[in-house]
Amino acid sequence: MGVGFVPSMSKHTTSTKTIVIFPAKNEEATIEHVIATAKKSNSNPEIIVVDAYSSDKTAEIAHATGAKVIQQDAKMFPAKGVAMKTGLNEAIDGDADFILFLDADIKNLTPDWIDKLVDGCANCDMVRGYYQRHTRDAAVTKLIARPMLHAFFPELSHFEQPLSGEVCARKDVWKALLAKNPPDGWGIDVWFLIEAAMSGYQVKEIFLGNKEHTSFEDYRDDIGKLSKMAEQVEFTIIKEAFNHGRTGAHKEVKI
Ligand SMILES: Nc1nc2c(ncn2[C@@H]2O[C@H](COP(=O)(O)OP(=O)(O)O)[C@@H](O)[C@H]2O)c(=O)[nH]1
Ligand SMILES: [Mg+2]
Repeated sequence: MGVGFVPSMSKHTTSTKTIVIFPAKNEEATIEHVIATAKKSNSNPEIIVVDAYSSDKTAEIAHATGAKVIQQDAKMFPAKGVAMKTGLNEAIDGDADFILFLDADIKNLTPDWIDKLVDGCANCDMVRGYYQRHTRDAAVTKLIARPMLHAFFPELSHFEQPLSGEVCARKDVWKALLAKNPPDGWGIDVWFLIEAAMSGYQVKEIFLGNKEHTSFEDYRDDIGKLSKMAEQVEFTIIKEAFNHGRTGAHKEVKI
């Protein structure tokens, strides 16, 4: 090796296996783009799409774009948690070193998102993406998740996006968290954050730039459509507060 030689890619490229999991429910508009983009990332990942019995062409397009398509374990909705657990079991069986979740509705995904999330795992246990979003986006994050974390798990209140769908960790970390029985619905993202931190794992957030995603178009004019998500996130944090002996924490909060 000559002086000044710089390896062109990270160590993940050669000796490690990365699997990207997309939970997807009726995402035919974006699924081809996100799969093709993920495939261009440095870690040359395998792609799993966990489909929610989509009524559009999501599964068919995903298959044609080179993803392994599996159906989530239960026909229940909302079930992002079910989908993530189904995907994790598949990726663990597939012996991935790094397992990365990405939302399937991202319109401006670029390969460097995957590179940043995977490379970040070299020096911590879980890497979570955060981003800039439209000021009216992320209502559940702003009005439920962050204020409740601040009250019950103040050590996590610096996380910008506790509901981020863009998360990477090593297989052993996911396996340990999966064994703790994650929830089935929208609470799973914040549950993984809380449980990872409470288990003593090093969790960090990295900035991915601007995020544009189609789901915002569904609720931008009526955030009432997010009420089920809000309820599931809220109850998840309450249950976690009980599980971790944080039930007195609210007494410290000035109202
Ligand atoms: N398999 C599966 N995927 C889901 C389900 N609910 C949401 N998703 C997917 O999870 C990701 C995040 O959902 P999204 O509606 O964009 O949530 P938001 O960005 O928080 O508004 C997207 O890829 C959805 O297609 C579900 O019940 N099952
Ligand atoms: Mg979305």
